[in-house]
Amino acid sequence: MKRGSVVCALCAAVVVLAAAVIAAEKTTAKPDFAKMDTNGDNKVDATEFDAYVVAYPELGLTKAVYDQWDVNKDGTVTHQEFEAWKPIEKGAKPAAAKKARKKSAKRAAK
Ligand SMILES: [Ca+2]
Ligand SMILES: [Ca+2]
Repeated sequence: MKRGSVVCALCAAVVVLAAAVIAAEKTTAKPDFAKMDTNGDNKVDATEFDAYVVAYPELGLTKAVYDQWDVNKDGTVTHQEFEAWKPIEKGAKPAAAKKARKKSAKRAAK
């Protein structure tokens, strides 16, 4: 009986944890490049970024994030720059980020 309730408590803990993870994933909305690039030139400039920040305050985006995206510091964020940033943000290993960068460059070349 006692053992059963321990298992039950463990199950409840797992369920709560799973629910928390799902909730966290739902609330951690990710910036959407297509939504940011309102004029469709495949680049996000500061004006588009600012408008996106205002439209999606829950993302908590700041100018510092924009600066991170803008790898070559030309003042605009290309789709490749944005895609390259994403794996880094997720805590992936540099090799994975490099791979993603290569992949997105390949995609852009098409
Ligand atoms: Ca644009
Ligand atoms: Ca750039």
